[in-house]
Amino acid sequence: MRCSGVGWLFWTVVLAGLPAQEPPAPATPTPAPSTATAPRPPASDGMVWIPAGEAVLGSQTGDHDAPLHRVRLSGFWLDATEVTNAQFAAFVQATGYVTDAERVPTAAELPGVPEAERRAGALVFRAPTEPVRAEEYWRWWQFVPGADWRHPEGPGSSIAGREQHPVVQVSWRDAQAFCAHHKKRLPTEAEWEYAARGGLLQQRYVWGAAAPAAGRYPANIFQGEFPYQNTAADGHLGTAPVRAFAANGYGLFGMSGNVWEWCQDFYRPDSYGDGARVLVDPQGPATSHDPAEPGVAKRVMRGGSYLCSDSYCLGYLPGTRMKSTPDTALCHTGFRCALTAPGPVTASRQ
Ligand SMILES: [Ca+2]
Repeated sequence: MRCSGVGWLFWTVVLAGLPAQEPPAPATPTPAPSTATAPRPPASDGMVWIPAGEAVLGSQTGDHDAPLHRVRLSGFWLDATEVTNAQFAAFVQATGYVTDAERVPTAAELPGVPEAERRAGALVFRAPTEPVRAEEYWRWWQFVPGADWRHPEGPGSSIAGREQHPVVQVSWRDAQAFCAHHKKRLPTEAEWEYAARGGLLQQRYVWGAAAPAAGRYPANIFQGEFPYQNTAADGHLGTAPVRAFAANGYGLFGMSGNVWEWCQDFYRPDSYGDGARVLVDPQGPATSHDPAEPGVAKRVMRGGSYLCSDSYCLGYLPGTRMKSTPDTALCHTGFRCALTAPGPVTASRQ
């Protein structure tokens, strides 16, 4: 279903209501192995090797759909950054690809909607000018005809000067097409969270336990009174360049805040089971189910965005989940690619 609906927004609001609880006592951090000297296969330029391992993943804040659970993963490669506007432009230049937001939805995609009301476009955050109630998400999210990856805020906006910012207004299907063109794939949800934690297991943040504070902002999130007053104290009102903040323990940038990132998996609230067994290289459920919109298949998004803050949305915490339909494009959502390939050659193997 194209994004004329606002069901996904409901879950934005649900996320907003998550209490900011203290996490359990952190486990002893596992140091991330050095990747500084790791040779990279030709197909993985700009990627970081994530070593095989076992870890406890899930929400430290008690999210009902993300209980703590143990996973065991094989090693894989992951893009060091979110895919940039420059990279996506090169992909479009090479392939002529047209994104979902640039297409007029078909009658089948928007059943019951008159042709005159079916428009190409995407969802854009527009800050209200005065305080609004947190549940009134329609006051700051608008479907804007003409909004797409080249015009993230709609007609009149552009990505000029934002070449190194993450591409946004790309759907899950667009992300799939980009990764496939590069002979890569989207990361699974388990891979994404394991990589985001950078070896610091069961920590509240991807950088450890210290909360963001005035003068110390480890990620691009929202400061001020959401949604009407963004002080941009971290230096960024909207998206930031993909390497604007320090990398995590694996050398990955932007795994918290900036933009949500599409994952491969279907969304279900019970994806992780009861947490009693170790999930080995989990690929996610075979089907999707969102109790808020039964029958509407959704894919997982991770990592939060520049619109997250402890006062509204905890999506920038590594164990927190989001989801949307695979053809939805949003001004705060992008992606990065993963690759299954042999790992770096170590000295002992040479
Ligand atoms: Ca910011």
